[in-house]
Amino acid sequence: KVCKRKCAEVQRCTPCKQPRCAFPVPEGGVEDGGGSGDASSNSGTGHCHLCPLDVIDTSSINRLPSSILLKVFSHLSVKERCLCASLVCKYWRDLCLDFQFWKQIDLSGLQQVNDDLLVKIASRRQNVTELNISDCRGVQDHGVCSLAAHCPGLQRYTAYRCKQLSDLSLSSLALHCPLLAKVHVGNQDKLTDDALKKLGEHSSELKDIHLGQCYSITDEGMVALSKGCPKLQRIYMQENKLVTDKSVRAFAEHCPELQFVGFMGCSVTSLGVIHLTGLRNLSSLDLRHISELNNETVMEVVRKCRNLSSLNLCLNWSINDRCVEIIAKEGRSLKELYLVSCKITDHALIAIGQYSSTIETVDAGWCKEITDQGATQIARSSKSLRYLGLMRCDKVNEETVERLVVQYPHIVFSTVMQDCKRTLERAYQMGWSPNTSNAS
Ligand SMILES: *[C@@H]1O[C@H](CO)[C@@H](O)[C@H](O)[C@H]1NC(C)=O
Ligand SMILES: *[C@@H]1O[C@H](CO)[C@@H](O)[C@H](O)[C@H]1NC(C)=O
Ligand SMILES: *[C@@H]1O[C@H](CO)[C@@H](O)[C@H](O)[C@H]1NC(C)=O
Ligand SMILES: *[C@@H]1O[C@H](CO)[C@@H](O)[C@H](O)[C@H]1NC(C)=O
Ligand SMILES: *[C@@H]1O[C@H](CO)[C@@H](O)[C@H](O)[C@H]1NC(C)=O
Ligand SMILES: *[C@@H]1O[C@H](CO)[C@@H](O)[C@H](O)[C@H]1NC(C)=O
Ligand SMILES: CC(=O)N[C@H]1CO[C@H](CO)[C@@H](O)[C@@H]1O
Repeated sequence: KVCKRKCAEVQRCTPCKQPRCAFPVPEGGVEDGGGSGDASSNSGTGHCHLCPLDVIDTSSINRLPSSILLKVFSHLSVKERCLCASLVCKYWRDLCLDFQFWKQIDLSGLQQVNDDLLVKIASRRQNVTELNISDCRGVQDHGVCSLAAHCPGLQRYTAYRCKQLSDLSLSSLALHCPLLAKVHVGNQDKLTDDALKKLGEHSSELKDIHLGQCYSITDEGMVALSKGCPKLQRIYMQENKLVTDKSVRAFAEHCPELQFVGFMGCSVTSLGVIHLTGLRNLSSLDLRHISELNNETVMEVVRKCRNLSSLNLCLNWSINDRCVEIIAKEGRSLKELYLVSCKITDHALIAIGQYSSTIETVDAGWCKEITDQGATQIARSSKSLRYLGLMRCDKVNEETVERLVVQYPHIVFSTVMQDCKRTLERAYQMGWSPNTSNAS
């Protein structure tokens, strides 16, 4: 409704004297935590440093239909809209208040966002569907709870590294937002099983969950979550040491739609992983650095999960050449295979080139036994390969890689040298030129 005003009625706009934000920002304005000092508002002068207000003549631009101005504003960040565009004239301020801009709110990294702001957003807009408060250290449970209570349509909640938030926030979201589909709360160590149980009780629409580095979480909360959220498609855990095979089994049994699964660094073993063979739609599996994984289990998962397209086995020494050979033969949908720091030699690469017609990405970085022969053969024999990671494969000569780059231009070869070169090339393309006058 704020956009009803016809452009024709807008004559001459006088810039606001005070820097006001469409949404009342806390004293001092919204400031980037990253420290780019020029972006903060300067309330003393009534000027915003983001744009020179004096030089904007809005009388002609305001003849554009409001829909077009809204489209233009949609390319601005929250900060640019709040601290810049909305200060230009009342008409622009109204446009900046338009509902569409406050449906999906990304406040991540804005240090001065606090509970007051969330409470104000909550009291004015009841249809927030997406909220990102990652790294907002000024937000407490109170603010999140208040927003949750007023925004029953919230679907996506992202709050990485908000260590100050507790179970209260997540429980409140579970209770008030029945449409909740995505919850990414990595690195919140105050979270416990209580919050997961609430999600299990109320959030049956949950599809995507990220709970990495929430160290207090245990199997008890995970099992409750899996039972109540049968529509889960993605689950990502990381370094949750109290999460064991019991959780993996529960998810495999209760969430048949799972497609993306990661338990990196959790206390998970082959005894849990084997249950994932029941997931027909599994497409991406991250088994990096789990506590114990044997080759038979990995091969069984590859055999049974016909839709598996990405498999990450980095950092495990039980993954050897024979295991990779079977993966290459059996993984009918496999496109990405990550083998960094596995116990493989040239034979593994040769087998991939020989038996797989689907694998596009192979990362064999830090596999110290790999030589020129493996790299050359996979490049020559594979029709599907597009990326070969050879970072720190010190037995592979850089001259060989140079030759392969020329011979097989459709494949990206990643070594320290090649990556540096690509970075330089990008820099040249973006207009950078080296200062050679003092080259040493
Ligand atoms: C929220 O959205 C619904 C439908 O999408 C709409 O009917 C309702 O008016 C909206 N409420 C507010 C406060 O904008
Ligand atoms: C915040 O989350 C939204 C989606 O929920 C995402 O589109 C956006 O990129 C995120 N911002 C950052 C900085 O991660
Ligand atoms: C697997 O995915 C297909 C297509 O996305 C879907 O129709 C099917 O129901 C899914 N199967 C399970 C067990 O979720
Ligand atoms: C693989 O995924 C497709 C959709 O992406 C689905 O239609 C098919 O049923 C899945 N395959 C199996 C074996 O479930
Ligand atoms: C799997 O690992 C075990 C123990 O390391 C080994 O005895 C066996 O031969 C391996 N199997 C394959 C297929 O590599
Ligand atoms: C190049 O580097 C030299 C020495 O560091 C410096 O004196 C000169 O101003 C630089 N030239 C340019 C164009 O940056
Ligand atoms: C991180 C890591 O190396 N994990 C395991 C890899 O596989 C061997 C053999 O099963 C285990 O002993 C490691 O703990």
